[in-house]
Amino acid sequence: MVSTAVVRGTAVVAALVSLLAVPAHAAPQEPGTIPLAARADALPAPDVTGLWNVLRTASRQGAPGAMARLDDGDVAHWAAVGVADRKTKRALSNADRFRIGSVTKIFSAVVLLQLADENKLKLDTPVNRYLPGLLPDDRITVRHVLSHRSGLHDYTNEMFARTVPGFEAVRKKVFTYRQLVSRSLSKPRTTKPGGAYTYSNTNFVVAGMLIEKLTGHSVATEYRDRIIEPLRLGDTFYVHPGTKIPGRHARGYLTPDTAGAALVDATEQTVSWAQSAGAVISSTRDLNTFLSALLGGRLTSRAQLTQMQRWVPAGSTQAYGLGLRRRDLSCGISVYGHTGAVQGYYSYAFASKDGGRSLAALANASNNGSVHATMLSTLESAFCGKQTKKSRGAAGPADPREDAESGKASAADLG
Ligand code: REY
Repeated sequence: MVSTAVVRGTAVVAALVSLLAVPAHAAPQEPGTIPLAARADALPAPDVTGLWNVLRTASRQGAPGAMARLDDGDVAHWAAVGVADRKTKRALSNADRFRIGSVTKIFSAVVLLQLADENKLKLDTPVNRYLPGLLPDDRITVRHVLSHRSGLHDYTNEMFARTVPGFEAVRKKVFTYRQLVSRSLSKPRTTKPGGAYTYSNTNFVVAGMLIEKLTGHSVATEYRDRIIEPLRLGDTFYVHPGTKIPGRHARGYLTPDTAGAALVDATEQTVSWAQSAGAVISSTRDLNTFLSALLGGRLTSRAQLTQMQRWVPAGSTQAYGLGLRRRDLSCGISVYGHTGAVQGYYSYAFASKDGGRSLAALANASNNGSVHATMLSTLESAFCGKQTKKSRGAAGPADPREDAESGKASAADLG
């Protein structure tokens, strides 16, 4: 049986539909700041029951567990269904840590934009100026890389063409960044420098190399010193090449390509195939803190945040900035963040324009297109509330990497 828990404040509530909200912060507003609750009021009221129903649907579609946390001004709501661990049957909880996949790309972009603030990096300078000879075209700039317009092929396409064998082949592997880049360069480039948006993990491997080159430190050190510690993200880690998730966490379950085959426990892996493109570990609370700090202008200068939100088209309901995605919801409201897919984990982290409302969600399943499409509709419940236009469906395409516009999701995934 799927266990269900709706949690509010510090008390676990057994009732299934009793969704109440509590103040998330007891501290008074500082003089001169806009009350958080008043900012969030500009959005439709969230549909918290709808949000919880979305999680139940994901669980019916095969996710062992699903959870979400919504921070709305000074009020927090959270809910979880199903299990964190299929063996022990422990219920999933928003206290569980998980792999956030490509939400990591926002972390990498923030570090680089801070370096731009410090005049150590220029967005329109060629990557090869900082990393001589790395890329085959001197015209590819830092901005092209961070907006997926470099044309660098995504090496994960071949790596995970066969889902379970592909994963098992890299589960314990430790790659250098250069090895990953050379896999990409063994294939033709997809666009000219500055051409159309084409999502590729290779871009954020290059981002990691830039961070290390410009700071002289590992990305682990830079994430920690610039983001994790200043924001006190106590559930956020970069353990590469370690394979374990520290402390209490959700186990991740990968769905094989063969229908009916048993789920694969993918929890332990190096994620070396992704590193600065996808290897951070976090929690729903930390992701909301991170996104609301970023959109609230507390991580970069306003000028760099504006650069981050210079949008290029990325499908009919989406656009991409610098490591940041904009999703246009059915009610006309846009949200800003990223999705992530690493084996066993689908994650979602988005916030409103000013960061006043944020939503982080997880299903501890992957390679399951219906679960992904369902989980995307947590955004509709959270930001459109009851104004969601059901006829339009979930917000946009159902490819976990958000590039389904180019037809990469398999028919089975979209089933
Ligand atoms: C990797 C494959 C997806 C995931 C990827 N993730 O590029 C980056 C991201 C970090 O955007 C795997 N799917 C799954 C397959 C499909 O293997 N054949 O769903 O776990 O988050």
